Amino acid sequence: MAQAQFPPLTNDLLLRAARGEQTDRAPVWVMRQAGRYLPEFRKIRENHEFFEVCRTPDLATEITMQPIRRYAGLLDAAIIFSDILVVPQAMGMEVIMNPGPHFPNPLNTPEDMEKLPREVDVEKELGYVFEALTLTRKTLAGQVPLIGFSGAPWTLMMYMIEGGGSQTRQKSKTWLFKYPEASKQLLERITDVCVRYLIGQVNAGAQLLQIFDSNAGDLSPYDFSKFALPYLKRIADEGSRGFEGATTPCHPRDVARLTDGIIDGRTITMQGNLDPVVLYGGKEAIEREVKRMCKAFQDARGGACKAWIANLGHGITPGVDPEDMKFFLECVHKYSAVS
Ligand code: 1CP
Repeated sequence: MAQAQFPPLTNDLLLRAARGEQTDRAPVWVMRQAGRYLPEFRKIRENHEFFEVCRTPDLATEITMQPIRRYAGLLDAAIIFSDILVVPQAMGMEVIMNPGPHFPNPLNTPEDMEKLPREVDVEKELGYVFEALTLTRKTLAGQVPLIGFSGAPWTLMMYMIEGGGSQTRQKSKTWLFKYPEASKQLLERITDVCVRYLIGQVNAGAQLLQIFDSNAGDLSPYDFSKFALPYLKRIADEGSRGFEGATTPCHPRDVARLTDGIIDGRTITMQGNLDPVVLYGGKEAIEREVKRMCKAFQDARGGACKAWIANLGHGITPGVDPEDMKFFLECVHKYSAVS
């Protein structure tokens, strides 16, 4: 689908910062910005199951637009309403949201991989995400860029084996040590789908691709280099090849000790990283902490606002007062601006 069919972008701060350029202030968006802290989101969810919303382009677009409307002029990106677990679904696994994710038939041993279809028709299985992206991009009418996303292979593998969220990751980490070859095969198969899924998202209208590797921090540096990084690199190379303008930021959670392998000597754009809990601390704390964060990033860039996208360190949580989210965004506008 030709990108030219979409209205021109009037706010490109996010794309410029992602490319490492200098900006007048930091672009800001928030993971889970369309989520349970918004009463308008909860109202739609009263009548529609989670994955029903994801699979219905009109509903996914409406929810994606909710924070853009509420925080008009304050948010610098929309992120398509979906979930990382649509990829395991596309690979043939059942996933229900109740209220967290649950896989009734997780992968217990490598033999279980045989039950998954060898070929995944990404267009057929995930076409609803592509439709939602196209509709959202049109609805946005160029106000802000649209972010598409995927989970990273290791994070998705963890869910497929554990069968849901897990504190210990014992089953999935056991696979890495007990079945290293089968683990790599599984990671390759997930990567194949992610690459085609991300290319499809760009074709459908996504202007930036975000990779969530929420479980990266569970791996030792050595295991990260073996079971996570090669697949992230494949995604970054193949997922954005031939698509000028689509960059792929990665959100590898809790990996302060692992960043060497990711940064690899390059100056890269940073994204984040206010502790989401600051939003519960009241206006005084929000202002103080945002000011501190802005100063730290500017100091790191020699006093400029450059190659930095302001965000929370993780998703916004359901108990946040939407007015405090608004104040957070206003503070980023105010304190990240370089005069
Ligand atoms: O009932 C609801 O509405 C459930 C809450 C919820 C929401 C709003 C879930 C369940 N997923 C989402 C949407 C979602 N998930 C987005 C929306 C776009 C946005 O506004 O940002 C995104 C980007 C995700 C990505 C996602 N899903 C990640 C990666 C980021 C992260 O949180 O680390 C992960 C790990 C998931 C799985 C998932 N989906 C939902 C929950 C509660 C979880 C995590 C559960 C767990 O592991 O314990």
